[in-house]
Amino acid sequence: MQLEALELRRVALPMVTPFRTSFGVEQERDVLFVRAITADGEGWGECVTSKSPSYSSEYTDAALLTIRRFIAPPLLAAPITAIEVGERLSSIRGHRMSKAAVEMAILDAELRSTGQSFARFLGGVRDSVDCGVSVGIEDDIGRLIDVVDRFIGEGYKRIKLKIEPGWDIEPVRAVRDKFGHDLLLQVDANAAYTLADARHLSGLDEFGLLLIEQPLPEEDIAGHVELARTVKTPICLDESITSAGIAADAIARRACSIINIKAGRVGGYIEARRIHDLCKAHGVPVWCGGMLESGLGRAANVALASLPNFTLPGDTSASDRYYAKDVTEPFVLEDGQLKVPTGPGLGVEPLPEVLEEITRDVVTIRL
Ligand code: NPG
Repeated sequence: MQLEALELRRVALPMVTPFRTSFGVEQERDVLFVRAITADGEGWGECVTSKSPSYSSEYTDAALLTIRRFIAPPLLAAPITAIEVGERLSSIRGHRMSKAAVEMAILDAELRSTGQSFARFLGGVRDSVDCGVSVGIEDDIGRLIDVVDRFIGEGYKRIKLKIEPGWDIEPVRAVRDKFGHDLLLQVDANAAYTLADARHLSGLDEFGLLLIEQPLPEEDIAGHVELARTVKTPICLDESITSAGIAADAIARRACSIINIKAGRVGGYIEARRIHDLCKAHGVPVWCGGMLESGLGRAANVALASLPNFTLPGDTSASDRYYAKDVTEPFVLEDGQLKVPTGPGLGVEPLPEVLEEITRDVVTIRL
């Protein structure tokens, strides 16, 4: 396929409520959509960077610049297929979220032109996927209980609580006391602890959590190995896992027994599938992470979550968890599940009037 142009569309998506984690508060997503324009049609990608480099070193201003200066030129220079994108960009270090967004747009264009869905291409085996929801850090425990109660009422199959030093054991205890031990419950620290907190974190063991996600800094694989020997709760890695190679290393060293897969974090859906296959071969369960995606990214995530080794509910929440008005037709929860789109490519498209309303800037890159 020959790309004619890559359009970078920066949009502002207001969120229904602020989302607070150990690394900051999001109130409005500052998102870059990528449109791959080809003679055979177009495709959409979504870049999962945030406004600031707080979850990872990438951020939206930098993604825009990186795609313009370094990623677009080699992709426009000669015909390309989605599975060749990683190799064509291999001399550019890092910038995985930017690469992933462009690969997603090219893959969508390719699949739309051949009539195949994302799920089919990736190897999905389910028509719908179990959904969990990620609950931000609240001002007090009373509010937390109200929020969790509402999500359970909406049908979410698993609750993930964001934790940080000072907001960990007590909120987890309160949720367990209120909702009982059958509730699938896990916590996410977003790298907010150090190995010196190992004893404190083992205080979570009594609550029967599914997992504790990314307790230590992303580079600290050795620390997670040590921590996994101390705490009984299974360790799941998110930020640390940036490629299939790192996943293989973390599994071999027993740094984790579960992995959260986010396509943006690992450079795209094709690398995400590699990690899925590797984990499956090693008997390591995976689940699909979320990065507050609009309906475009959500469609691709739901397709990914339909692969066989995604055996835990993902952060694949309904559109209304985050957005009053999604950019696509909204994803709606049905019995705690989202349907996997079956149409060509992503199977969803931006609604032109919403896209227009939220667009702040458009840049078109041609050869
Ligand atoms: O449901 O899309 C979602 C969000 C799930 O908690 C979630 N995402 O650390 O995993 C995370 C967190 C996140 C949000 C990360 C925004 C980066 C940016």
